[in-house]
Amino acid sequence: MIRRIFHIDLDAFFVAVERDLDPSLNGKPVAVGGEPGGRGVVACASYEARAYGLKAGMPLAQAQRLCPHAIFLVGRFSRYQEASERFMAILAEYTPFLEPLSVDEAFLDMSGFETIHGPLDKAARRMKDQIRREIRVTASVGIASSKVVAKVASELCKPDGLLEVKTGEEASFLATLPVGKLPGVGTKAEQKLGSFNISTVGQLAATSPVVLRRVFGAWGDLLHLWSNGQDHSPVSAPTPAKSISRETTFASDTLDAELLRGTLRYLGERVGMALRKEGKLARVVVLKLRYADFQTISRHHTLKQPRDGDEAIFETGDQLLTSALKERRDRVRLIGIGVSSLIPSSNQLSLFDKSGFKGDSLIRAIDSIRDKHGFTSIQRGLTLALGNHFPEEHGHFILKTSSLSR
Ligand code: DCP
Ligand code: CA
Repeated sequence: MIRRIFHIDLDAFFVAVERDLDPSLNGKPVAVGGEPGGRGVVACASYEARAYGLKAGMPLAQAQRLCPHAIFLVGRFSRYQEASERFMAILAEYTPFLEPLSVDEAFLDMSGFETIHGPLDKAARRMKDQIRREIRVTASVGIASSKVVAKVASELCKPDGLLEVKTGEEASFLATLPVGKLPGVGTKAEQKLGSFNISTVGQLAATSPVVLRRVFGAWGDLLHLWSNGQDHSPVSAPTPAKSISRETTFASDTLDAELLRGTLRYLGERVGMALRKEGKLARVVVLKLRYADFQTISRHHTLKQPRDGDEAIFETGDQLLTSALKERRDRVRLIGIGVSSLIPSSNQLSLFDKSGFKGDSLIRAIDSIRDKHGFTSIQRGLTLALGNHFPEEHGHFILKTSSLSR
């Protein structure tokens, strides 16, 4: 079957989210990545800022020299994460054959989906419209018979573009482009190819694969195929998480039982929600502690029955904490909790487990409220006191160590 692959990528993603939160940034040169004068680099530059040469990875000091009137923003990662999740959820409405590549980019295999969505270019337009309506970010879409060509196409039509490469026209589409447009061909490879007088993809396509293999090894074989518009790699769903954990460092080392247990409860609830989102049950609960002297220990406990509830995770973690502190009672620098040995949860299990049924629907209700209004919109006694220890923003506690581990 002739494949139809979409590559979709949000335009100037971090800046787009910031503009949604503060429309006065529209039309201005904006860079996300830290205060000017700081030592960081630009993570995302608006297209207006790019006109001055600003781009991702550039040191802030240089960025400020190039465009002194640009607006520099520190960035709010939890907001980008939230937008990213909503973006992926929209894509999943179109096809289950979805491969996220990064926070703002994914491949979709839409082969044969005309019967569901009608002409695919129209489906792509609807997808872009829906993203603009619901996340208020523009996206660019490339459509082609392979991942590589679709990705090149989406980049070429940015921003807010849509570019379809018809089947059979892949090689001619690529031929005039600089070799650097191919995925994975960076400055170094570009220079190397330049030394062989190869600067366009067409010239690369016409180069003997034997030569490419001698120069680039196995990567040369791929360059040969790709430059000729051939790429058979499948769109594959990411491998599911093997474990899920959350941890944080305290502002100062502590032995305060209320703080330790409250934090454990909060982190455990975050783990539980992620676990339920993945539709998994956990067999093993893991506790991690780092003491003030950096000694790091972990303790685990295997549950009698695989579970996905906050109570089971926290109570097990709490017991592990009590016994760990019995062995060594010292101030703690970092605490973390995780689950592993994950298995798919099935409705059947909860049907048989009548006792857990009520709690099950309650926790799902809590999950959906937290999804809408932020994690701290519903809190139990233990975590309420955490407001005195961690700053809170948009319904999340701001933890010291980012808690994005899977
Ligand atoms: N990012 C980052 N550091 C980098 C590159 C990217 O933190 N060196 C982040 C910020 C970007 C996001 O990842 O907004 C997506 O990266 P992209 O490469 O897709 O770039 P943009 O979305 O910013 O711009 P474009 O419109 O070119 O896709
Ligand atoms: Ca992007």
